[in-house]
Amino acid sequence: MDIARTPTTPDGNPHLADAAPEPQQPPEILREDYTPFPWLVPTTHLEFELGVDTTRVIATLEVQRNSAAEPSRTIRLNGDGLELVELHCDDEDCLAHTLDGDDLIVTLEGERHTLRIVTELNPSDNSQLMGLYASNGMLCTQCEAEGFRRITFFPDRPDVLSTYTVRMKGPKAQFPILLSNGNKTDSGEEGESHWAEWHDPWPKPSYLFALVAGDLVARSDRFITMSGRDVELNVWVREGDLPRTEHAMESLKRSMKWDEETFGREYDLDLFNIVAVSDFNMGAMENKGLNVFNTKYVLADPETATDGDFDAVEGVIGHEYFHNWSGNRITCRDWFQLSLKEGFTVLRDQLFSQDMGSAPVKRIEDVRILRGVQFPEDSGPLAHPIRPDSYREISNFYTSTVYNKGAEVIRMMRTLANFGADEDAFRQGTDTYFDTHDGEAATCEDFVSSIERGTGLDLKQFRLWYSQAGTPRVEIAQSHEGNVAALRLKQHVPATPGQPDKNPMPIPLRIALFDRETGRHWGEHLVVLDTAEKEVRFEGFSQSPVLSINRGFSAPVTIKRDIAREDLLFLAAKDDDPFARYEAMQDLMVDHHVAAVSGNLDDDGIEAGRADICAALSAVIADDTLDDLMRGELLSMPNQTYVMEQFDKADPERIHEAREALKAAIGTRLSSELHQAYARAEKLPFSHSAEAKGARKLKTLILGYAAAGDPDKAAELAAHQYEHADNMTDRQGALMTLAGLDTVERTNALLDFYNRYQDNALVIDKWFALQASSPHPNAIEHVKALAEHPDFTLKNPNRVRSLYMPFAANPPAFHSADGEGYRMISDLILELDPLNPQTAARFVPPLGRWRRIEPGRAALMRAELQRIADASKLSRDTYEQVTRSLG
Ligand code: B3K
Ligand code: ZN
Repeated sequence: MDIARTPTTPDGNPHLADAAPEPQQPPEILREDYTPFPWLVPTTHLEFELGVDTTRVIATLEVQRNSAAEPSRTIRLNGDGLELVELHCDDEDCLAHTLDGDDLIVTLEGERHTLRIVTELNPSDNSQLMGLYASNGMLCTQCEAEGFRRITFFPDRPDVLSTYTVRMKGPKAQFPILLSNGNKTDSGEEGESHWAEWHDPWPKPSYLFALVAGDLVARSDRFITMSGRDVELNVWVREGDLPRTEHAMESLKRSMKWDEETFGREYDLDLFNIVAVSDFNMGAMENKGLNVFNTKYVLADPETATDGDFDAVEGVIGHEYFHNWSGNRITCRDWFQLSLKEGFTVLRDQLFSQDMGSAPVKRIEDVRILRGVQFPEDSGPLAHPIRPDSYREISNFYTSTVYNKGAEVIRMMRTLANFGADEDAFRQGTDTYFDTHDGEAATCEDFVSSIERGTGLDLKQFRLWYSQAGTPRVEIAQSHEGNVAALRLKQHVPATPGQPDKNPMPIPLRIALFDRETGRHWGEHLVVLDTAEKEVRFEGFSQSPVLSINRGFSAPVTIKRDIAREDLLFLAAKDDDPFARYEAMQDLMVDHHVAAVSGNLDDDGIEAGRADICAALSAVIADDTLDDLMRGELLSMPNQTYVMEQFDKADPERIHEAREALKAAIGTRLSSELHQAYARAEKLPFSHSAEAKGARKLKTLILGYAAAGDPDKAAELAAHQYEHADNMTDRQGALMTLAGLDTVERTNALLDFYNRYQDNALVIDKWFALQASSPHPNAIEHVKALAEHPDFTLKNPNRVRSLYMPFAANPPAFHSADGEGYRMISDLILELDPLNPQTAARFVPPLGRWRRIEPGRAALMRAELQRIADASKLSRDTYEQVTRSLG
C-alpha cells in the first residue's frame, strides 16, 4: 500500500504546502518530561534487500503493552525522511495510522500485535551518514543516537530493548560479506545473490543495531575469556589495508584481557567483529558484536601512522570494546543520561591506556584535552552539565563535557573511594553497578547510588557535579605561623547559561607540602573542599612549606593562587607527582605570557622571566631520572587556546606574539642543549618501545624550538629528518616544522609527501592538516588553496575535519584581524549543513567563543554567526548551536 506524505515543518508539525514558511524552531526536549514508553517490543525481525541505490527493509515488530507505563491507544514509531511502502498489523493492511511529522502513529486496540512495516531507502543518497549509507561501494549503518529511524519506523529511544534477528540478501559479487550484530545463524545462495541471517541474543536498543555489506577481508584471531569462552575476532577492511590491522587486533585482545582483570567484565558472544569504514562522522561505534570504526582508528603501521595514531587506535578500540558493558549490557534510559555510558567508558579507556603505556604522560594528555576543549566549552555559550537538562538535537551533546568532564567526575568518585585505602573500593562500586543494572536502561542516578552502596561513600552533595555546569575556580591563600602551615581555600562555580547561581560542590584536592630544605614531603593529603570557604591547618612546619596542589589533577577545576616564582621553580624541578611537576612548568610559562601580554613586565621583567623558564627547561633536559616521554611533556609550551582561556577577553594576536617570542628565546638560549638532546635521540633506531617513542617526541619538539630560534638551521635539520625518516612520526614531525617555514625545503617536502602518499587517504588527511595548523604567515591562503585541491571533498568527514579543524584551532590564521578566518568557517558551515549537518554543527563552537575575544574580533565573529542564523534553511543541529552561540 502506498501512502502519501503530508508536508511538514522542520519541527514535525503538518502544515499546508502553500503556507508561509514557519520560523525554524525545533522543539526543546526536556529531561524532566521523561515517561516510559507504553509498549514493549520483545522481538524485531529485519529483512534487507540490499542495493546501493535502493534497499528495501521489511521490519516485523512484536509489540505488547508495557504494564509499567501509562496505557496508550496508539504507538509512536519514529521516522526520519522515510518512505512508507506498506504497513500491516497482524497480517492485515493497517489503515488506523497517521503521520505526525516524520513519525508514524498507529492505533492499536489489543494487548499484543505484530506490525509489518516496509520502507525503501536510497543509501547512496545518504550524505548525512546516519542510518544506512554507502561508502566506497559498501553499505554500512550508523544509528546512534537517532539514525535507526532513517531505516525503518521504530520506537527509536534507548529504553526500548528488543531481541533482533536480521536477514540480509544482496548481489554476491558486490557484497560478498554480510554482517550484523550477534552470531551468524544461517546463510545461503540464490543465483547471483546470497543471503545471511544473524541473531543477537542480547536485547538492545535500536541505536546499537548495525549492518555491513561489502567486499571486505578480515584479519582473524581468537580470545579465550576468563570463563573459557572461545571468541572469534575479526577486523574487516578493504583488501589492501590488511597489513595495517595488526595493531588494532592486538589492541582488541589487550582490551578484552584488561577489562576482565580490572573491572571483572567478560565478553558475552562467540564473535566480535570490527569493520573499518572511510566515511564516518566520528571515531567509532560500539554496536553490539559489530563495532564500526573510522579507518583512522583501525589502520596503523609505522610507515603511515604516527606514535600518536598508534595510541589513538589502542584507545578507541579499548573504548568501543569497554562499551560492551558500560553502554550495551547497561544502556541509557534516555539521551540525557549519555554520560552514564560515555563518561564512564572514557574513564575506562583512559585507565586502560595508562596501564598500557606511560601513566603520567597519559594523564597529562587527558588533562590537556580537557583544558583545551572542555574548559572553553564550560566557560562559553554552549556550557551544559554532564547530564544536560534539555536539547533540541542530541547529536550536539556528544561533547567534551559529557565525555571528558564526565570521566573526570567518575574519576573523582574513584579518588574519594580509594584515597588512602588498601583495597580498590571503587571496584566494589562498579561491581555493584554492573550487578544491579545488567540488562537495563539506567540513569546517572542509578550509577551514583550504586557507587554509594558499593563503596560506602555519601555522594549526596557530589551529585551537584551532574547538575551544575561551569568549571569551579578554587582560590588558595597560604600562610604560616609558628609551626602551623594554613591553607585558606575558596571555591566559586561561575554562572553558565540558564544557571546563574551555583552551590558549592565537593572538590577533592590531593595535596603535598614540601620542605624547602630537604625537597621532601611527608605524604599526601586529600582535602575535600565542600563549602564555599574552608581553612585547613598542618602542624610541624618550622618554615613555610611549598604547596603542591591538585596533584594528578584530582579535580577538574582551575586553581588560582599567588605563588612565588621560586616555589614554581622548586616544584618544576622536584615535585614527585609527575602531573604536578608538569603543571608547575606550565604555570611558569602561562604566568609569563599573561604578564607579558598584560603589559605588566618591562624589559628586565621579561628577561628575568625568560631566564627562569630557560633555567627550568635546562634542568629538565639534564635530569636523568626522567624518560623522554615525560621530558617531552615538561618541555612543551602551553598551547595558545589554554593561554587565551586565562584572559576575560583575549587578544589572539598579542598572545601569539608573546608565545612566539618566548619560543624563540628558548630556541636561541638553549640551542646547544637542545641540539645535543636531538643528537642523542637521533641515534635510537625505530621501535615501539617507550624509549624510542620518547626519542621521537623529543626530536619533533626540538625542531619546533629550533624553527623559532634559528629557522635556517631548523630547515636543514628538518629536511634531513624528513629525508631519512623510516617512520611517519619522524616524517610528519619534520614536515610540520618545514610547513611553518618560508623555505625551498618546505615546497619540496610537501610535494614529496603528497606524491609518496597520494593513494592513502589517511596520510593525505595529515598533509591537509599540517598545512592548516601551520604557524606559516600565509596559512590562511594555503587553506583557501587546499579547499580547491582536487583531493578535497565535503563528502568525506575525515577530509573536511583534516583541513578545517586544525585551521579553526590555529589562532593566528583563524583570528586573522580582517575576519577572513571567521568567514571561511561560516562559509564552510553553510555549504556543509545541507549535506552533513552533524559535521557542519561541529564547526560552530570556535565562532561561539566570541565573548571571550577582544571586541573588534568578537564583533566579526558574532556577525558570521548571525549570517548563518539568517540562512533560509538550517538543520536542527546547526540551528541549535548557532542560536545558543549567539545567546
Ligand atoms: N557512541 C558513539 C558515539 C555516537 C555519536 C553519535 N553522534 C561512539 C563512542 O562514544 O564510543
Ligand atoms: Zn563512547
